[in-house]
Amino acid sequence: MTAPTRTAPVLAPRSSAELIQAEGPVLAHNYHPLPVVVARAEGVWVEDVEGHRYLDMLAGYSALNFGHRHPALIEAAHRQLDQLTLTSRAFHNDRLAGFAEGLAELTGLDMVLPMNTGAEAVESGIKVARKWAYDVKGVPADRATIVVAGGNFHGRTTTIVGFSDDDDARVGFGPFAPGFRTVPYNDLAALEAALDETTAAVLIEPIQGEAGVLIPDDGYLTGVRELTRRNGCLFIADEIQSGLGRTGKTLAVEHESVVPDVLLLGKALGGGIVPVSAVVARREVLGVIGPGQHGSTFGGNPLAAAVGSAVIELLATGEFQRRATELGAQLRTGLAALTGKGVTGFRARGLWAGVDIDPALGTGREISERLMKEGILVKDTHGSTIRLAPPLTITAEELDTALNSLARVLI
Ligand code: IF1
Repeated sequence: MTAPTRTAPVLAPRSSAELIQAEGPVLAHNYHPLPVVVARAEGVWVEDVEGHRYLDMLAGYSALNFGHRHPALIEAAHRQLDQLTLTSRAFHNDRLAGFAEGLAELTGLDMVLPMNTGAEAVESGIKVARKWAYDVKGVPADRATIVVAGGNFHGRTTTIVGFSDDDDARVGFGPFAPGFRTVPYNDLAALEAALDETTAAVLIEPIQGEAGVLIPDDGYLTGVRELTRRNGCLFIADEIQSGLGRTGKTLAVEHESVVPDVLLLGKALGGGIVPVSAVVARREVLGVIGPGQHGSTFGGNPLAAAVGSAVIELLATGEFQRRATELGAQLRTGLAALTGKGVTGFRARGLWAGVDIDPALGTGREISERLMKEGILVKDTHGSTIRLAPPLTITAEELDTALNSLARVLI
């Protein structure tokens, strides 16, 4: 095949508009981004090609909990880049033990299976739960079932979208893997009815992110913990978005002092620098995986482990969890003041909120576009709900700026 001819030799740096235009024919249209082209960022501030500054209230869907380019994380990455970046797991590397020890210590669980993206952690968690069901629980081969919640979002692979009830995520990608049962979120009776001797695990988000930051009733997570213990199946908590300080705790399950059997982490674990995810679990669970039974080219690579260890050090101070709690109170107060003035309702925990906007004022997308003109970047979820999830390094003044801008676009 002859090399494709380049149509326009790139001479001068292209403007935002030119770059957006250039993406059209060559970049798959799996997103509908806001018309802003980010070129630089630091902390909570991003800057577009033309130098306009925006307050980032999305933080990479909670992958930037420590802000853009946190100095300690960039330093750890630079140091590792100058030493070793990848070995594959065919050999050991000198960063991985420390990362696994640090993550076990941070989460209070025993064992770590390092992966890269959130979806890979979810897929790995599903495989481990099934193998545990066959080897430990004694479920007959290929009969394991996993219970998931309606409104879930766990990633974009075909197994995962197969148990999604969001048509945009699911339709057109079948056929799908069997072995999943869906129950309404926040409904313990329905969950209990779905458990039987084939159940390997219950997989839920402690707070449902994409569904609009849905926070279950107090006691729900405790109930899931009790029902899974009584059934003899695993409680898998997907903390890929809710974890690592976002809700004011290291893990969202801590709000009910619940310890899951399996924890899925991602996003902020890589500090917004490299993809880092992990399955963290009790030894009895992850111990079912032997050599050659699971793997990943990049899982546990020294660069990821070095950045992940620096993230764990930041979280070990408790500073980010404290800030999310304190500034989260300011966020709630600000949203309460807007309720009835364009905000019809909101759900918030720590520095994470799903804000329902009066549809008469516009869709979530339209509100996001108006906020962008105010210098604030957010992302709508469904309908007229927008999600607020700034870096946990945001200051009280910056948070006020964002809330004042929201007030202005709601008039
Ligand atoms: C997109 C939002 C969506 C997640 C939870 C696993 C994953 C995610 C709880 C998979 C990823 C991302 C994916 C991204 C938008 C964003 C997202 F909720 F965060 F806003 F889509 F629902 N578990 N969430 O939230 O992790 O493989 O992406 O690393 O797909 O558009 P991933």
